[in-house]
Amino acid sequence: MSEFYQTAPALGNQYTDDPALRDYLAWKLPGSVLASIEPSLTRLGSRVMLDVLAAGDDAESRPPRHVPYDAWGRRVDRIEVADGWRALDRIAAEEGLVAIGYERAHGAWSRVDQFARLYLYAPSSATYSCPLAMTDGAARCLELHADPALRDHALPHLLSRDPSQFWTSGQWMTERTGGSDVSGTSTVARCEDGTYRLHGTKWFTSATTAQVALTLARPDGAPSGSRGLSMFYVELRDAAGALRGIRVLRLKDKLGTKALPTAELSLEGTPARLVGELGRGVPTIAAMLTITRIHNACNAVAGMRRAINLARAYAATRVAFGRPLAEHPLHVETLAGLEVECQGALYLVFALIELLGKEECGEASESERALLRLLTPVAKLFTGKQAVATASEVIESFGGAGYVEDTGLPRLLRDAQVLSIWEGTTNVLSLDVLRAIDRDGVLGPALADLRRRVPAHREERTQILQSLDLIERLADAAGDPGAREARARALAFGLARTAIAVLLLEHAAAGSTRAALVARRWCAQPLVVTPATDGAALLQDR
Ligand code: MFK
Repeated sequence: MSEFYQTAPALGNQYTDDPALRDYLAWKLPGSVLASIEPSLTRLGSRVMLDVLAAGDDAESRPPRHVPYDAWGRRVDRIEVADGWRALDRIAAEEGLVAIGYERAHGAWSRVDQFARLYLYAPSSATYSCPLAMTDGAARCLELHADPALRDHALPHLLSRDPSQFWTSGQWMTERTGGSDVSGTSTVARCEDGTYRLHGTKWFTSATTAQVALTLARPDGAPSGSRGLSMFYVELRDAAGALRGIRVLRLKDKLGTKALPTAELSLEGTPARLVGELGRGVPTIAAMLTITRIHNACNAVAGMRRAINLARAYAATRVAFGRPLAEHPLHVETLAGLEVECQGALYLVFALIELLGKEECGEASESERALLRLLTPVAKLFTGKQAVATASEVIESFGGAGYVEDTGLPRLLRDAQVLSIWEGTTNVLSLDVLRAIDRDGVLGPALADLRRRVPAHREERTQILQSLDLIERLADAAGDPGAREARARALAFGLARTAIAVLLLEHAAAGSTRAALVARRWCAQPLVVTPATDGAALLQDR
């Protein structure tokens, strides 16, 4: 009888064991900023494998439960969550995971500081990263668009480091008619006694335990379509903790993100405050979407990093055919491919975060603002797909163990799958790239910036410049708009791969041997791939 038992993969400090992140931060951050934040990153890198991970595991093992009625038949609509879920909220506040971005202790670099911490926290957090993303998005949206009274009332809570004062925010956009196309939003806002009250149904409301939410509704008399929508701020509960004109219809039974309460809500006279101009709901809430999309991309890379760390730890101890997996050339090659994808994504996402910090501090140039607008949907859509592919490959690298629930590995794939869906699907974001090019005119300044940054004297230079030319041709609005739209994914993916190549080469030129190695491999594949045939013709067979 076999006495063999496989040792589980064990992970160490998630900051000190991440040379790619450390190299990147050492390259970008001024020495004084790095010296100031590194002790916290090292401490957090350890903490996320201790109490954060324990809280996340507890939250996963005891998913939220909707309790519609109390023992005496009163409608209460309580959502019961695990202690771990509450602990994740407390830790997030204590660690300043939203606050740091707004305290701006390191000026424009504060966003890099904040997101480096979120990157460490997210993979242990049972998707508590989602409420934090929306809280950050709401904070930015209110900072930009709320009247002073609302700003002074809400922002101190959203940005608090005191767990007893900290509030999280939801973002309610999706209705039964759609989450991508919100023009059919049927929630109405009626002005009753000087207060707006919302009536309608929200079909996907994540983090329903949040204290506040930003949502879209159509004021009475407003026109149909998205231009009739306005944005509203809602506080979910009264001082006694009762929901204010909100009924929880049910919790969603989702593929993953099981610890995260996502509900269908009926709004039945919910008091709300208008934020921004009437009829400008979509552009107003876009400020929130920009932030949540950047979070999404950061969480995608963080999830890839954690999954690869698990695969590498397993490869070091798992023996097959007489030697550890880590000594099998084909296995090593497979893991190296995952590393290259993950490290490339890290560059794109942190470059975007740097741009966000600059823009918020008024330090971004015209071309940097253009890059921020263009690369936000690009990074979100690209990393969402990468995260799913990486999780799948990592699961496979564990063989049968990867397919078994109690290893915790299948969750990697289930949780990754949402990243390409919420906050805009791959196609909706590809179309947002076209919107950014057509309405905001960002392509010219963005491409000029990228071209200028391609280092001279590198063998990959010609390939990158040719890829940028091809991107320009794909984006060209002359010709058939349908054909251009059909190529929008190719354009977005090409932009992602080419921007990453530029960033890696820049770091290589600054002396990083790691970046040079990754860049060589990154550029060994075409950076822009255009569809070879007309897809519509292909589908005309029935
Ligand atoms: C772990 C991470 C967790 C993350 C949080 C999870 C939260 C989960 C909850 C959800 O998933 S909520 C559902 C998410 N839904 C979306 O993300 C919406 C997806 N759909 C889109 O993004 C559509 O493109 C959009 C609704 C914006 C289309 O709306 P319209 O009104 O048909 O677009 P239109 O007419 O092109 O633009 C209207 C205005 O908005 C224009 O401004 P102007 O009126 O001034 O010209 C646009 O320029 C502006 N706009 C649109 N998208 C923008 C933008 N501005 C800046 N950035 C953008 N991305």
